Amino acid sequence: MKIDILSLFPEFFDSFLEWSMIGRALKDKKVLIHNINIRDFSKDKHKKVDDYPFGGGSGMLMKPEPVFAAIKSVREDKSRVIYLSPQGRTMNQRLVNELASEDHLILLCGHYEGLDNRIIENYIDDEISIGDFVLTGGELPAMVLVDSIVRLIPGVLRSEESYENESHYNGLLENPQYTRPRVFKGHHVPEVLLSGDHKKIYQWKKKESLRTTLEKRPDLIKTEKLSKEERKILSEIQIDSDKRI
Ligand code: 4FM
Repeated sequence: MKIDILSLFPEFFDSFLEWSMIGRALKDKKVLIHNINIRDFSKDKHKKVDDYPFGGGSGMLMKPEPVFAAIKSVREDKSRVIYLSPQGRTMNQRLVNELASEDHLILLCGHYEGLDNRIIENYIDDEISIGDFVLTGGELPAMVLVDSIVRLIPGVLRSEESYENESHYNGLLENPQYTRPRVFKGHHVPEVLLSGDHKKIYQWKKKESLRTTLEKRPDLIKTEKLSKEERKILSEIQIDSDKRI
């Protein structure tokens, strides 16, 4: 996998790219990441990259020429060009999984009040948002995207850090977890986890995963996507909570 990041602030990524997991993946050549400064593609004698919007309005826009030239300098047939912006479709684990199987991503970080719309219409494959809030630039969102993708590349996570049980892998949240001590300030670890009964433990984890999702993120539960077993457990949870009222 190759990732080119186009930004007006390429230095922003320095410590992130050195940082443990991403740094290790880069060193092991599991992923190739290049930082490209859009300003280097300005033909202007003052290296200007922004301008006033036609029709008026507040703030400045990123000019199309340097952005186009920066994209052109890295674009190949198989590239997927992504613009990070609050107007994009919201990122989730499903999208991350999909992007992780691409050969080449080009991430364009927006700034000022936005980008000349002709770039978005004609040279961008996907407009992606990391959430419904506004940042000062697309650099942090690009890092969020890179981090979530790179950890899925085979060999980047240590073998014991599997993602089969983690939150969002199967569309549900992970069950609560506990480590030593067995009693912490009078609070006990659930007895079943100490029982050594693997079948009971499996069933407990399944039930608590569904319960956690129902309590914290009910919007994630799509009944039609649950297995027969999961639907049965879900109805047990609902009976349990009726009993408590
Ligand atoms: C803000 C880019 C305004 C362009 C930004 C404009 C963002 C987000 C974000 C900064 N990017 N998800 N949320 N970018 O706020 O991806 Cl016009």
